[in-house]
Amino acid sequence: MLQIVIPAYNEQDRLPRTLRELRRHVLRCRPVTGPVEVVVVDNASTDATAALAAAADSPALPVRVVHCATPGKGAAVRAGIGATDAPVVGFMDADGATRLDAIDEAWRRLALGADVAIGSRSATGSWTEARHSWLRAGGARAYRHCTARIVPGVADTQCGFKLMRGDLGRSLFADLAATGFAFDVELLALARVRGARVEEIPVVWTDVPGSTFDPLRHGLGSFAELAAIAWRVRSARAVQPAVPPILQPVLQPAFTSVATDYPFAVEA
Ligand SMILES: Nc1nc2c(ncn2[C@@H]2O[C@H](COP(=O)(O)OP(=O)(O)OP(=O)(O)O)[C@@H](O)[C@H]2O)c(=O)[nH]1
Ligand SMILES: [Mg+2]
Repeated sequence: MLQIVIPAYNEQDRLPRTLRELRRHVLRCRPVTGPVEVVVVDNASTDATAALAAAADSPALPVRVVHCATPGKGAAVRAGIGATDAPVVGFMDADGATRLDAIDEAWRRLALGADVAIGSRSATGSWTEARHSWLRAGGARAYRHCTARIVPGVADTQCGFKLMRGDLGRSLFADLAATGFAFDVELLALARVRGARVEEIPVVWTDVPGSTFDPLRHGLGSFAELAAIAWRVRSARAVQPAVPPILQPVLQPAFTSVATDYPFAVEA
């Protein structure tokens, strides 16, 4: 089973279409992934986000709404992952910016042995259609410069789409302190500290108007959060200097039952 967390703050205009598209996609990919459930995490939206998410619940794509008392995207995803119990979990944005075939590719990478598969607009084969302002683009460049020092080798920490082994995800998120937009960096850095195999996958990414990220309001906070993350990661490395790779296989019966689609599937 796959459980996907969608953090949603005042997303009444973007979330319903994303859930409809996800339901359509899940009907196609379910033979491989097994059942898929969505956990929408709302914190204090002032619009109809929670009601619309609940209304999208269907047998084809169950949707559960979880409320989170702490504001921020990181806090919301943490609460959502904490409410999962599936062998594979992940998260994606309510705007549906990442094309959904990323689910199939991420699933394939996990089956091949990755512990975490992340959408990357910098990976070869990605296609990005963005309409960000010069301020946002400049800030993103500076931000990438900083993240490269915290998570070396990961070119795009901020794409909103990530899948991972459920047990690993729940354990990483339990230790996450970042509550804002920078939480992905802490997640990936902690995953590395624990010896997890993190792989970037190409995505088709389209900017969807209505972003909740305001460069002026959230930009400085994100850089401050990065500094705090760098400090925490340094401490985590100090107490856990050399962890052997996590070897527990992710393969579930669903993988073994589709051996023709996935020739690499092995007995779980
Ligand atoms: N629950 C919750 N979700 C949030 C909060 N802030 C952002 N989100 C969600 O986080 C996801 C990403 O936000 P976006 O507004 O798309 O921002 P972004 O993807 O970082 O930036 P863009 O590239 O401009 O889209 C969306 O699903 C938002 O609804 C929050 O405080 N609480
Ligand atoms: Mg977005």
